[in-house]
Amino acid sequence: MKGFHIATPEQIKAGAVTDVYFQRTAAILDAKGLDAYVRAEFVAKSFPGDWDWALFAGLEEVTHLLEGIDVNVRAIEEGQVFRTLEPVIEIEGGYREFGIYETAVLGLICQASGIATRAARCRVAAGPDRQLISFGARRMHPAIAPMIERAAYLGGCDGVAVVASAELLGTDPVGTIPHALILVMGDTVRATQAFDEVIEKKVPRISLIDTFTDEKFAAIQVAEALGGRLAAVRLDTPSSRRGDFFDILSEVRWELDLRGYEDVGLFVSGGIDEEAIRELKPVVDGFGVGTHISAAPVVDFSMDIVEIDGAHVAKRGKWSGAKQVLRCTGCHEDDLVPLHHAEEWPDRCTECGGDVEPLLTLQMKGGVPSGARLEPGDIRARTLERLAAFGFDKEGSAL
Ligand code: PCP
Repeated sequence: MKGFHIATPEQIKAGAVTDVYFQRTAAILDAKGLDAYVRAEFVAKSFPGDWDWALFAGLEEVTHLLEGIDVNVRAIEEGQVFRTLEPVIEIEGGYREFGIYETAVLGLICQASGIATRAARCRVAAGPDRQLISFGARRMHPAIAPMIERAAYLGGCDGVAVVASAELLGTDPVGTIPHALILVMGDTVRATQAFDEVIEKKVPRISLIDTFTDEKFAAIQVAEALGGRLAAVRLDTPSSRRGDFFDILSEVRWELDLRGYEDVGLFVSGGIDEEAIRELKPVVDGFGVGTHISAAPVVDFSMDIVEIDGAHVAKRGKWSGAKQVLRCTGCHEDDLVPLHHAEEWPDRCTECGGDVEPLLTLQMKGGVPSGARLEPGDIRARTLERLAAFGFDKEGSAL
C-alpha cells in the first residue's frame, strides 16, 4: 500500500511531476547537444464564466519550486488583479534549466488563482462588513487543503476552517459545531451548552440550529440557554428542506430581535455562492462558503516561449517578445502591455494623468529569490485595497 496518492515535495522539486513529453524533449535536446536561452511567459488567454478579471496566486510556491535553478523570474505580485493576455510570470534562462517545470508551475498558479478569484468575488459580493469563512477543504484532497485555504484567504476570506491551513496562515481556525455533535448528544441546546462549557472562551459561540426542529424555535431555545454568550446561530439547511431561505432567515431574525437577542448573528452555509451571498446579505451576518471557493474553476494559463537567444519568436497565435504590464494607479483603466525592452513607456496615464506602474517585477535572479516576501495577512490586506481601488467593492459593482 503506497499510502496517500500524492507527489512528495522532493518529487515536485526534482521535476518528476512533469508531462512525459517534457522529459523526452530534454532527452532529445541533450542527445543533439542543443539548448536555447529563452524568455517564456505565463498568460491566461481566457477566463472562466463571465469573469473579466482574476486574482493572481501561487507565486510563493513557484519561487520555492524554482529556487536553485539558474533562471530569472519576473512576475506580478500575489493578490494582484490581472486580465487576459497579460503575462503574470516570465521565466528567463536556458530552456533545459526549467522546461520540465512547466507542468508544475502551471499547476501551482492555475488552481490557486482560480480559488483566490472566487474568494475575491465572494468578498466583493459580501461587502466589507460580513464575515466570509472558507468551509470547503472537505471537497478537495486533504494534501492541498493549506494551499486552497491560503488562496481563499489571500482572495479575501476572513478566516479558514482547517487547523493545518490556519497554522500556515498564522491565524486561528474558524468553526462552529457540526450536525454530528448534535446528533450524538441528541439535543441542540445540550450540544450548544456543552460547546459553551468545554471550548475555550475566545471561540465565538455559534450554534447550528437546523438539525431537528424548525430553525426559529431552535434559535430561541439556544439564545435563551446561552443568553449574551451566544454569538450567532448557523443555518446549514440543505436546499431540499430549505424552502425560501431568505424568508426563514428573516423569521429567525424577527423572533430573536423580538426577544432582545439583536446581537445574536445569523451565519449561513451549505451551497453558498456569490448569488446567494448577494441575496441573503440583507439579513445575514456571516457566510461559510465551501465548494464554490475550494472547487473554483482553474484559470487557464499557458506557458509560451516569446524570445529565443534575444530574438522575438512565438508560436502561431501568440505575440512574440518579452513584455511588461503597465497599470494606471489612478483610474485603473485598461492596462498597457508594451515590450519589456521598449525604449520608453508612458509614465502618465492618458486617461486620467495618473502614475503608471509596471506590474512585472524581478522575483528571482539566477535562482535566488529577490522579491519582497509578505505574510499572508499582509498580502490579503493589499488585495482588499486593490479590489477597492478597482471599485469592485461598490454596491452592484461590475465584476
Ligand atoms: C456542510 C458543512 C460545510 C458546508 C456544508 C459547506 O454541511 O457545514 O462546511 O457546504 P458547501 O460545500 O456546499 O459550501 P454538512 O455536510 O451538514 O456538515 P456539518 O454537519 O459538518 O456542518
